[in-house]
Amino acid sequence: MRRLSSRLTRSRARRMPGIAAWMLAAGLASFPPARPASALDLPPVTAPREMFRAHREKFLAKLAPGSVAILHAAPLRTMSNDTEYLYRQDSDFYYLTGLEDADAIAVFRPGAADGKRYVLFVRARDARAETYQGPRPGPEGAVSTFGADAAFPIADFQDSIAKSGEVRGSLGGYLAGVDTVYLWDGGDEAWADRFRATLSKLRARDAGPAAVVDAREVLHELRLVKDADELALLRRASEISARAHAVAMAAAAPGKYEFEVQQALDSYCGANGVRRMAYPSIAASGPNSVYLHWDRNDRELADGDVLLNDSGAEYRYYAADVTRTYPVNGRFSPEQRAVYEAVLTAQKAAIARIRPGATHDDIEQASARSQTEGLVRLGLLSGDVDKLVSERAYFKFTRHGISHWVGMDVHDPARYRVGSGSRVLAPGMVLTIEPGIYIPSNMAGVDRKWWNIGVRIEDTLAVTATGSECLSCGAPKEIADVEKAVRKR
Ligand SMILES: [Mn+2]
Repeated sequence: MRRLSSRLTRSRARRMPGIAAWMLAAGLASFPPARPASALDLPPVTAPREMFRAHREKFLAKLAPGSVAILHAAPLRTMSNDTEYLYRQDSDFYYLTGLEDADAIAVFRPGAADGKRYVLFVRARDARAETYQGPRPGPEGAVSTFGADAAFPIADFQDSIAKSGEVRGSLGGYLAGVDTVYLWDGGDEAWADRFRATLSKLRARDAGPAAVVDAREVLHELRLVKDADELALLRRASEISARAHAVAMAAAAPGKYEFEVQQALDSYCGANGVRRMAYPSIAASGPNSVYLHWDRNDRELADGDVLLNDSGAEYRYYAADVTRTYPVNGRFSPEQRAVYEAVLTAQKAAIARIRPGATHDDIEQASARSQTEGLVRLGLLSGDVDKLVSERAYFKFTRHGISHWVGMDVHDPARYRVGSGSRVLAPGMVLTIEPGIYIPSNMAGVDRKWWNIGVRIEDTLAVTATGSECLSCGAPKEIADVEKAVRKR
């Protein structure tokens, strides 16, 4: 499907007489292009600048009067020697700014008398550096493109926050007259140390804010409920991931390696605009399927294995989290099928509970009960279901919680408990449902026919006004569909 348009281009060129036919014969096959040959299955989705502005307005509205918020961007991180990792902006910083500048600083001033409520400090233009890295916005672009009320080079930051006044103890700059500073260092601890040292000096002069609070506490609550623009990005991340899982299924076969399946999936994502996966892809076959985070992906697939593939794309800073489990030979064994059915039934039971007003615990409980019933049906647990649930007997086989928030981070950071209660779901929250059953070899008291079966089924879902929207359910999941997708190779 994806290669269709390039085939079209070639066949049109073939019909063209004269010079175009000659150029084609000479190997210049793509001239002249009949039309732009986009080979994407799904057209790109871009976050509008307005989305970031809306996030800033929500954030400013939450800040106390007489406060400022100061957020630092993620620093560059070294992979080895002089090679850096592909730059990833800090999620909280990106949520408010849409800016990928390393080392940038954003200042939010809810009560700014001069109207400059959003001030950016960004990397200055640098002709030499830009010949390597391409153009940077610089302070000018920070205003014209990124919507800052004012912007300056990073080097100006230190002087702009605290200027000594003419009278002893008086203070100018962005910290003047401020009681509270909301702070987040973007993971740059060296910068945080310098900033705190500046604050200490001010406090020694009875100047500057008395309270420093964690800006993330406010931001993570905002990030928990996604707006329509964010949902569009999460939907696209999930749709690409779902299609990639079908591609991976077709790439699995006895004699292939886990990394071949992983690469088939990751490549499909990359070919559809994904810059990086949301986490290292897990392709765990046979005995590896019982390891929750197996990502070495170096084993040869054997006839009779299940393959547990937990892989999700990050699309424009929004993540998907999707797991499928399938037989590498295209046919589940009776035991694999029985475990798979128990996990799928539990997943459906949990998904059915998602609606506004339900709690996060309700969903965990629905899955725990269903998984317990399944384990009793299989003979892996015995006894009264209520008692087994209350004793958490199932946990020997299930080993992890079944739901977490998803957003800019694959494990999005909002709290699951508020006060003494479980979080109540509301429209716009996005979460996974991911029950699993894992039976390692030599598990005490378990017949060997069950050994080396690990099954997890995971989707990313959004809470809607009436229930849920499954963003990733395009990936084959029913037994017949999964087996068919593997045999499609
Ligand atoms: Mn997950």
